[in-house]
Amino acid sequence: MVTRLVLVLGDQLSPNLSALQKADKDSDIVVMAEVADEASYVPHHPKKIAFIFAAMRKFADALRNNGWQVDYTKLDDPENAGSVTGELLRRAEQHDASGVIATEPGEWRLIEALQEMPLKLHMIADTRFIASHKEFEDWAEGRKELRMEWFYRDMRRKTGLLMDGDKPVEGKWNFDHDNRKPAPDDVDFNGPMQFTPDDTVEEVLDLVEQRFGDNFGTLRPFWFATDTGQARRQLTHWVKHALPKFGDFQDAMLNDNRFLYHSIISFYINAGLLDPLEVCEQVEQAYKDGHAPINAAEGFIRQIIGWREYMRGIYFLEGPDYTSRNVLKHDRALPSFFWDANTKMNCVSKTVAQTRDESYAHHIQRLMVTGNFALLAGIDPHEVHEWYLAVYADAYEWVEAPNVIGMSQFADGGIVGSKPYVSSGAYIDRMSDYCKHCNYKVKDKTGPDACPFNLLYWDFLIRHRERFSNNPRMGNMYRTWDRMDESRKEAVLSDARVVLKRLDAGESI
Ligand code: FAD
Ligand code: DLZ
Ligand code: SF4
Repeated sequence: MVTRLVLVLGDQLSPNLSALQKADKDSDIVVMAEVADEASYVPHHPKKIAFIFAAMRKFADALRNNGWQVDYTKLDDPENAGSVTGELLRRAEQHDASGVIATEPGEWRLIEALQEMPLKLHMIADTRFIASHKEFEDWAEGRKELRMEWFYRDMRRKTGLLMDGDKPVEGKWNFDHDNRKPAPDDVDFNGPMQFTPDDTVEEVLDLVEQRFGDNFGTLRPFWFATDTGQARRQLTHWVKHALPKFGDFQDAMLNDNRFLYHSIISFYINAGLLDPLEVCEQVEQAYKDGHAPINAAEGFIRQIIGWREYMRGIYFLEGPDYTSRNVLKHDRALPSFFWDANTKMNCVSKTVAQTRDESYAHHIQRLMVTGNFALLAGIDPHEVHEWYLAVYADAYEWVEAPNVIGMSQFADGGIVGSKPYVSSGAYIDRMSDYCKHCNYKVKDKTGPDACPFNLLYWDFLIRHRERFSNNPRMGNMYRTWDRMDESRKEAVLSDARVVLKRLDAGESI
């Protein structure tokens, strides 16, 4: 019998993975490997590495129980070749294998490495997504603008989620208008389910501590789900206790609450422990049962079948050079407070500290706090990209890069967003209570206590006036600037220059 190798990567932990479906349990051998290359191409957060290794080990056991032969290499195995391709070559020689079946990885880097490997490769589509590459390309073909909203409506039609025949339920495609409530005083949800590490997880935690203990990020306490059963329990817990308010407070941030009503399932979906469609069906059912209102169910389903699918479409449409785009020519170094949270800006300090502790921050923290700051301050988008890829446990390039390079840093020149996501401190003040606890004064527009977001906001707009002043969605901002008196304008720009100089000097602000 001819033996083929079946590659299962750390973010492909799904029983219905296309490579497994194509393979033959009786003759083919599954290859899984914890390798130094994958664990260090950026300095991943220790919780992210531990999550992936623990989930990989448990998935390998589940496959074996299901009758598969699995060759699993642990990171500290002396024979470990150190890379995915190295491990495939080693196993191919051991078994005299005829070739490799692989589901397409989520990063160009690894796709190219597999293609260059001197083994026969059968790379097949990753079918765990709703739209195939071809469907996205067809949708994008000939459009002047690739707006998510139009793509999302097609995904609603395709899945039938929240549809009433060919019409959206309750007559509207998008209920975002209802979803911008500022931070509530009280959050009656205690956050994600926390799982006590079992023996497998403990063994991984010791390994990660030893090998990656110096990376940015706190390893313990480790509370993530590491198998599908646990991930489903977290999903059900969230649907029951938090989904009804998810929509209302989706954009809110709180000084003393890290999770609000967010689902905390991106780690699990992206690694393959949860199926995106199954997740949406559970949410749709909660809506049908009268448990969750339409703005919550629609808002959530849009994130998954809309944004998540759209981001993947963009990554594969735009090609391997996407992560080096930099249309605004930003080149400032990433400030050290992205690594040590040591800044007087409370919103940034809190978001970085939470990222360090949990390997998680929710969407608005990523977009309107750290992302907004990096964009306003003109930080090199590639450095920003590498930071996001390293620090979040849900980060793989296919989803991280379009969010960072595109949505957050506008480095792709407006493919993902029609205008840059920039704001002064006023937005953060409206959506959170961070400013109440800050050393800076959000109401101060100039002077030593002025919120740096207020200063850098205008500096950014003026720096890029030529590019943005004709954007119809930004005209208001320029009109406000033009109405300001000259002495105020001068003070704003000169105070902004002081902030930027301090950043350039490596000082904290
Ligand atoms: P919820 O707020 O509960 O949302 C539900 C689900 O919707 C998420 O689990 C996720 O699967 C999906 N989703 C929501 N927004 C997006 C989006 N913009 N793109 C893709 N999926 C989305 N998400 C990642 O999965 N990986 C990343 O590396 C990543 N990097 C980001 C970087 C920046 C700068 C920004 C602005 C956003 C990024 N996101 C990323 C999107 C989003 O912030 C996370 O998906 C979300 O915070 C995960 O937390 P949650 O599961 O509690 O999400
Ligand atoms: C992120 C990650 C890490 C930290 N380690 C491994 C690993 O040791 N072995 C593995 O198969 N996958 C790992 N991954 C996930 C891969 O980096 C991911 O499959 C690619 O980036 C493609 O999305
Ligand atoms: Fe952030 Fe400015 Fe508010 Fe401070 S005042 S928390 S820096 S927005």
